[in-house]
Amino acid sequence: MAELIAARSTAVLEANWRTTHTVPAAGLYPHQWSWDSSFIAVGLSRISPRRAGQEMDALFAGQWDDGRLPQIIFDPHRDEDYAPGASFWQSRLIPGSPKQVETAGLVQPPNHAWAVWKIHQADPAESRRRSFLERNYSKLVRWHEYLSGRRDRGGSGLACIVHPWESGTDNSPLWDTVMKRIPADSKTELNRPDLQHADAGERPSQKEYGKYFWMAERYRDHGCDDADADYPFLMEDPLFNTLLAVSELALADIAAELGLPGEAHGDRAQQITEALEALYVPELGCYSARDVTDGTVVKKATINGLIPLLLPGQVHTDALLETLNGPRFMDGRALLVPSYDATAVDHNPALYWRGPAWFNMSWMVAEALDRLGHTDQAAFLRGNIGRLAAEHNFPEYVDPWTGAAHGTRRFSWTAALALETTY
Ligand code: 9WN
Repeated sequence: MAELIAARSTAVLEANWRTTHTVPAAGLYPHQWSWDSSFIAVGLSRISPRRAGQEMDALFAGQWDDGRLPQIIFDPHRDEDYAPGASFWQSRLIPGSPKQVETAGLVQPPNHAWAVWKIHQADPAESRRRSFLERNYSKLVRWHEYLSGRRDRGGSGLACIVHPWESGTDNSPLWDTVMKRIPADSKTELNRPDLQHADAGERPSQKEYGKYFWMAERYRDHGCDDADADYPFLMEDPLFNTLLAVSELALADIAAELGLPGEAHGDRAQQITEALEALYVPELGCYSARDVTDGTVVKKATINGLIPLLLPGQVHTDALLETLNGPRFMDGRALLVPSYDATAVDHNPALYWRGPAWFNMSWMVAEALDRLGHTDQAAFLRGNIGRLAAEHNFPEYVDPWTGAAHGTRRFSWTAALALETTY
């Protein structure tokens, strides 16, 4: 079974490779996406550390002067095939943007230092031969400085996201309340090439897209400078900030390997972990998101709120595990972790980030369970990741209860993480 999964995963990754990087999916997502590339590179590192390094290099080529790693690096030949694309962002006109490539102005969750450290660990000799860590350390430091500096819009020590796309969990119920106050009348005409590749019932709605475009326009027209005082979407997300803390810990490991002082990274991870406490909701037994514009914490249980299980020294481990295994999530019958509370009336196991199980999330939960010594449950999730991925042609997401496939197929991070589970 493991050989079959590895062979099929490798074929998907090979087919989705485009000279310098891997596209998330050939039709639906024809450019390079930021956090996808980290997951993809972790999988690639098992079969080709060199290619994993190229994947990260291509991503860092899109870094802005302020340190941000953009959500998307556009393939100039595919502008018609995804919206909003390079012609919407016109990034070269924005001060501080890279001039060799065109990118989005937004970002995605910071799993990059974590990935870089994992890629190094997969083959330290190869990594040293190519100075992989030396090459990337200062870029990662600048990326984190951007998030901890300009993005700490609430002054709480947590980084804010400024758009649902930045969460990686685009139409998560966590954003519903704030989305109500976002206008839907963007100046740009709504263009939905995504609907040529995916069922409309499995994608965000037209109304949500109007709001997504409105926010992207406003952020772009303010020069992507994070200084727009009345900007309406400023959210502290537990998933995003957990990955920042986990990546700070990876930077501490990278610094140690390079013989550099790394205590500041450990301190920073600790500060983020402590600041996250303000996002813990005892009655749900998990973390949630905070709206920085009015200080309210959203009362919804989503997969984002379980990812802090990855934090060492997590004080709510028992409660988080109880929530994971209780009726809101696994309920003794799920094959992979649902993205949204199964007891919620609007849980929909086929709709994007509003119920289905995503492979990257279950993979991160399995990582946390392994670290906590719950190796049987980790093995259960890892086994289902490999099996469901290979059985259903590497779907973007699945029904957590039946395993039925949804979204696009031959999705790269599904393939990469299925490959990773075979090692
Ligand atoms: C917007 C590429 C990306 C993932 C996100 C996922 C989806 C894009 C979209 O696809 O978002 O970035 O068009 O819906 O939600 O996590 O990075 O795979």
